[in-house]
Amino acid sequence: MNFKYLLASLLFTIGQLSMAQNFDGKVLDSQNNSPLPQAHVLSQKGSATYTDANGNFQLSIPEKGTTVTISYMGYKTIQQFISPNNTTNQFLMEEEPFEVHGVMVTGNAKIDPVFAAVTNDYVKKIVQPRNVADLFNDLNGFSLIKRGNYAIDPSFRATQYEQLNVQFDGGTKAMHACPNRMDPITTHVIPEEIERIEIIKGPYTVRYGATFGGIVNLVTQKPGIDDYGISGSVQAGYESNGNSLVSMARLQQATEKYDVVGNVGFRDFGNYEDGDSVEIPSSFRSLDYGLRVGYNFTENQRLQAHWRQSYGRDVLHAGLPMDTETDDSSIFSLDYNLNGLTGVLKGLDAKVYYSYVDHLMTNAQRPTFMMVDAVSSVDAVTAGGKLELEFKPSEKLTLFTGVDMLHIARDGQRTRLVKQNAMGTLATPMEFTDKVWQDSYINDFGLFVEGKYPISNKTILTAGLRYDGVISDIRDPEADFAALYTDLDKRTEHNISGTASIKYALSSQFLMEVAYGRGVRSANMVERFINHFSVGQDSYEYIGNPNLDAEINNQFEVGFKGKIPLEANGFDQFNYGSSFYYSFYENYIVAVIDPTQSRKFMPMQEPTSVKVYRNLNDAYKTGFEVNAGVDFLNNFNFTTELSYVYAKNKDLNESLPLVPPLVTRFKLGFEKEKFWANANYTLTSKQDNIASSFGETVTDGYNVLDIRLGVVPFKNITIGVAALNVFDITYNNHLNFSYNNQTDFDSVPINDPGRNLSAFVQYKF
Ligand SMILES: [Cu+2]
Repeated sequence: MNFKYLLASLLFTIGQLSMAQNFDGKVLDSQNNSPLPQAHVLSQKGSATYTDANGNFQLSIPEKGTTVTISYMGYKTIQQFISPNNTTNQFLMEEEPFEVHGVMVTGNAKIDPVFAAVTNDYVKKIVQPRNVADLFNDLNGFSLIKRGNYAIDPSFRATQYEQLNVQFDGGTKAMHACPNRMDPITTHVIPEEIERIEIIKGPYTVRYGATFGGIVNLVTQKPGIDDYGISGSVQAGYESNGNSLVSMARLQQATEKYDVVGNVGFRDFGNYEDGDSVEIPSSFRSLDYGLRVGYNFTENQRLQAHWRQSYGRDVLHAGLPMDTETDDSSIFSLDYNLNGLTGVLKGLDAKVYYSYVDHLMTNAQRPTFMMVDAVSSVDAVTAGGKLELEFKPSEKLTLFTGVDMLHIARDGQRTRLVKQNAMGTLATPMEFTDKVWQDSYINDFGLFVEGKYPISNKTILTAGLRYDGVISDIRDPEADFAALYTDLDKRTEHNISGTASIKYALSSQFLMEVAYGRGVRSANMVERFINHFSVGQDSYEYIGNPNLDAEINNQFEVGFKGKIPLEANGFDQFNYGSSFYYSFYENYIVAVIDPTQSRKFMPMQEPTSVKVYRNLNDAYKTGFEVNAGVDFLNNFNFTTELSYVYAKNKDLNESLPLVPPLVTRFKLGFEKEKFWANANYTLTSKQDNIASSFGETVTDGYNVLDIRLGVVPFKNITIGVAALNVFDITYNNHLNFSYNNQTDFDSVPINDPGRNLSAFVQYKF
């Protein structure tokens, strides 16, 4: 009797268990039907599991059925409705496409570079007028170097300018013409066009040009299958702080065979006010337009042409000695892509591009105008190209090899009408011309090979080697520059860089990466050839040094990221990630005071000494980024992010310049299809690890709250409102330049904007 009772209760328990898990499934690779172990299976109700070694999983689902989401690294995530009485329970997962044009990070772990990161879908969740720099503002590890509200450069882990390899659509470049960087690449791209930003956090790939500290790839929108037909959008936005307006229109036609996209944007920004209602000279106007035509010969073969022009007008630069009158840029690029070949050669990627920037700046609205009327007209040509082949010489090994080229040429002069000198006002003003770039160029010819090899089915080894032959010349030197450097001649440098990394994917929920990269950066044109111009954050005259050695970054990094499904009390998932790096530099390029040289222009003005670019040998940088967050109640998420950099220049016994302080971010978000909202609270710590010789001072910490809301009230209409710096805090970021040559401001750092309310409307059709 007892035994019967036991058996009955045992059967009952088993029955309960099998009722608890009433769905058996199997996850397979769609290509070869091999099982996918450790795939993540999440049902809409929140219960979750992983597949076992044979790709099998069991799940408890409601009798009426539910939708499951199955994800596996390197494969397209699938969503499917299931119910307990399904007859076929196989889930076939498709591998993500290997190559997406103009994109570095495909979502395929086997192919993606190590330490790569991709930002959100900017286009979809747009709620406020922006400039390109704003796109970087909330990215962990990024800071902005501001000279006003227009000329803004991104900085990542205290590397900036040419130390960062900034490009768009996988290689197109447009270098600034202005020695003061009034016109960085971020001013030549329409922000509303940027769909996402891809980041590679160090010199961990050799395929995208010579890379010193990291790669930033701005990817513009591409039509997909959903966009076939005629479509477009009209957008308008307003910002209260500065009475700023933006407007933009986009029209596209796409079919399977071809696609054409045209867009035009206009922005009119006023001077913004800081938290104390002090108006900062920062207004600008700009007009951009572009046209892109793509033609698909076959499913695996595409040709694309992209042309754009951008016009900046009347740009006030609070932190620079002059203002932009006009800044015109044109960029043309042609891309060809062939993939899906069946032999050893799998695919081919080719790109050529040309850009021209024409820049005119004056000091007409500055105090120095009383003494000297200065007008600088400068231009820059950037041209380049790339040919890359993808080979698969064996089942496991994938090789990317190719050549690339980058040509940068700049010229232009400054005309000075001297109206007053140390003696007093001149009866007849005297005119002088100064050669700004001395008709210089730098050509970089690169040769690279990068291989990816899976050591096991969870571990991928990547190794790359790159050679750059860098040829530079100064064709029209000023007499004093030629006298200082009697050996001026065409110069050739040979740079070798490389990387080796291991990516270990324990499961689709945990990824660990270890990497070493040696990045080499030949001196840029300012560092080589500038001749007595104030191009720094301080007011020193700078002199270039044509004999500089290339600077070298040896970077080591270890990091991991993962997610843990949670099944309790409304918590859905825990996400975390962390990255630690250490860099030691060789031949670090920095400008130091040279007592043997003296000021050339306005020689009585302080500082009377001059800085000359030099190589220093003893410098390093270390730091980390950490993030952790939870998704909860289906639509909410809360994330904390932390980034910290410490840098030391042992030769000068101080920090390296432009090192951001410790930043902590708290982000609370709510996201539904038709309504989303987020609040970002950013705590920026005090920065007292500074580069005094660079003119830096200690910067106080500050906390800023931003709130953004977006709603889709009717089909095709999106409305966004935002309140930035809600508490109207007066602050300046440590990387902001100081006021320069301004009537109403001393030489102290520029304050950031006070409270700013904005509205944005988008109509799609
Ligand atoms: Cu300029």
